[in-house]
Amino acid sequence: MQSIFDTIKHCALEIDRAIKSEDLGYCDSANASGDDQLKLDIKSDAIIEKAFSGHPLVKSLVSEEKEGELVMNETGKYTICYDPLDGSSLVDVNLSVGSIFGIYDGELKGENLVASAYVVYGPRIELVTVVKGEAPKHYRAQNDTFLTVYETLQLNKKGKLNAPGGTQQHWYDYHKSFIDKLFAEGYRLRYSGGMVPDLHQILLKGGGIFSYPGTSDKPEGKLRQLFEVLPFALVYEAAGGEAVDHKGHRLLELAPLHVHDTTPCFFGSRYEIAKLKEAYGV
Ligand code: P6P
Repeated sequence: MQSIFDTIKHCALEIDRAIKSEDLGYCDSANASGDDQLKLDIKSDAIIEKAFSGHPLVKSLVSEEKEGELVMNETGKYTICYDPLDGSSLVDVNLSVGSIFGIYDGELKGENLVASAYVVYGPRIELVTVVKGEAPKHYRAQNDTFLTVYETLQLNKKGKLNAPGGTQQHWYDYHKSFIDKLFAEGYRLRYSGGMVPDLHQILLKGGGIFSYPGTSDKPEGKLRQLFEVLPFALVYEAAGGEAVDHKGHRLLELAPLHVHDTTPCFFGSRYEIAKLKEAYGV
């Protein structure tokens, strides 16, 4: 898996250079989920596709920016599902964004996710990698070299941060009550609109909860299973936290019918996830 993580490090440095130098404008196209595409989305996607083409272990790629699966090497073992530049619309207001990678062995479903990684493009480039069954590892780039920050990352049983996603006017009453109760307990609001820095912050600051629920206008939520939700679920569970859907099921038990399927998702410390299950009656 290290050669795949090393390729991700190469992509991260190239994408960071693109963020800092390329045109921030929109293309006249939309991705498979109907999101407007920035030139940076297309550029980041091309960087990753080029970097993995010819990699002996990689059979195919699935990108948030493209409809289907790109098969590159029939003898390869893994399929990499990725969001090349998540939250890219935040670049033009100078907020942190990220890339997310899920490495699957076989059918594209949670139980076949064997590793994941994400990159945060902020004041510094940071990388977190995890192999199934191992603790997540945290790196920070200095002069194009990724140095280990923490050998392992661990969430406290209870945290202090609350990152409530989704359009509040479309929240279900029981979800609003759950969020309000956390704030009444003194949780601090930490939500930027970028899932990568928002989840990274909770992981590094000891815990709390990130939620992107189903809503009356989007009952299946917004975040995509294969290349946004499941990779973070592997990281959070490996860090001693939990990652569940609105039924209280582990996100890593999901098996999407389509590569762009979404799901309501909740990532956090054990205390907050227990409170969520209570609020949802699951
Ligand atoms: P909202 C960014 O577009 C994204 O996919 C995630 O990074 C983020 O958590 C979410 O959407 C934000 O969505 O509805 O709160 O703007």
